[in-house]
Amino acid sequence: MAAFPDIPKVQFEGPQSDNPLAFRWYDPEEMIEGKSMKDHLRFTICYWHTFRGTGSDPFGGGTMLRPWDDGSDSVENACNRARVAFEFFEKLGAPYYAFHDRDVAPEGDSLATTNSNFESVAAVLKEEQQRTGIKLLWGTANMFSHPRYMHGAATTCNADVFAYCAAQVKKALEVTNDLGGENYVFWGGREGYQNLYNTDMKRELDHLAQFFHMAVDYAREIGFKGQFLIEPKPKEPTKHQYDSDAAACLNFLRAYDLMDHFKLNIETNHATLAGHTMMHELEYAGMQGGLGSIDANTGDLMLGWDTDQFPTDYYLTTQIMLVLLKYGLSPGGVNFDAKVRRESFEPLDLFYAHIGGMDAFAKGLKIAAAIRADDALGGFVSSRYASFDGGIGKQIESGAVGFQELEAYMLEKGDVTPNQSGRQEMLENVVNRYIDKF
Ligand code: XLS
Ligand code: NI
Ligand code: NI
Repeated sequence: MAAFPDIPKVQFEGPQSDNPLAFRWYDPEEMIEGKSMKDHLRFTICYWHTFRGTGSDPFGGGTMLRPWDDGSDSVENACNRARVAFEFFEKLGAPYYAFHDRDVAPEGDSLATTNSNFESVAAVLKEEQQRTGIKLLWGTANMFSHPRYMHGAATTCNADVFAYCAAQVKKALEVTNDLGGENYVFWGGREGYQNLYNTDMKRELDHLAQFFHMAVDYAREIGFKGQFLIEPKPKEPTKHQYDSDAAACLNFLRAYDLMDHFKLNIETNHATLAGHTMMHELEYAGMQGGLGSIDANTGDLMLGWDTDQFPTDYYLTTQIMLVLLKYGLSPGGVNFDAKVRRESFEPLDLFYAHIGGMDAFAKGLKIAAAIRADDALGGFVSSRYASFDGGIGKQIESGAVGFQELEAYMLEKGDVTPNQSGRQEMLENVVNRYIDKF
């Protein structure tokens, strides 16, 4: 039985369309910079918000109407939900999906039962992948919801919990591998601490690194070729999250000799909670070869938590696409780690939300490509640093001079060549001009 009988497959109708169930900008086959929109964006639907989100908040229970879901924790319900999820992905034309182990299958009363539940649902996911051609962008393990993880997972003070989460990731890696997952993500849910009075931070970080090395070793053992990703996030749920932003993650990866095996999965709302823009986090990771994938959403500037709203802002998507076009995204993708508001409780709202997000990214891609085609920002940036292309600047960059030579140079010159304007406002107007074009 179809779960969305009244909703046709969402089609591209162009910017003039006023059909709320059509794409106005996302035309999967449109070629941009020699590649189709579909291949640039690699849109991914996340299972947790879209199929497990209830709409609950700290002040009240769930609101979502999900007629296909019987609300039980049975494996049968989970398998049925998986089929509905693929119907949704297909109607939306999304080429990828992503999940946590516990989103797709229920925990049982022992690890063995939990594993077999997961295998049963994974068999349905595999069947549905084969039927539809929709692929798994990434798998991950939920190591934060269950009370056993109250002190963290790989950074716990309880060695048994460390063992448990190792077993959990082992299984999640096997399933991800079996489903052809192109990446494997670690978001360090409770990997952090509240208070140093009870925490051995050095020991916890050493354990986390050991854990990641074990994952790399096991991936090699089972022939998993996907990319490992760490997802930076500050503040939630612990006060001091170890993976608080791109800089903290990259420093950790370098300190523990993991740079060859990991990249980052950057999320907008996490970037802003860390006091950065998304563009900053992407560029910071990208310039160090560490940009792997993105979780596409947006926060609310008035609120200080991870509200995971759908991204609809063209400035945001233009900025993101400017960086993604520069560094590339594959084998990562644009994963909508976003949830409908609890007041948007009907299944139809899931379609509107994703259509809006996909269109915003498609338009951002077009704007960013047009900016790049005219070198409308890049040209300014390179000319801004032109003093390093020759003369003393070139000698600085090549390492030919040190403090002695630079002092001699300046003593002879007397003072610096006058500075030139940074033209920030003019460049903001340029971006507006390109947004106006579409
Ligand atoms: C939570 C994270 C989470 C990860 C996957 O804030 O965004 O959803 O993407 O564990
Ligand atoms: Ni995320
Ligand atoms: Ni998040």
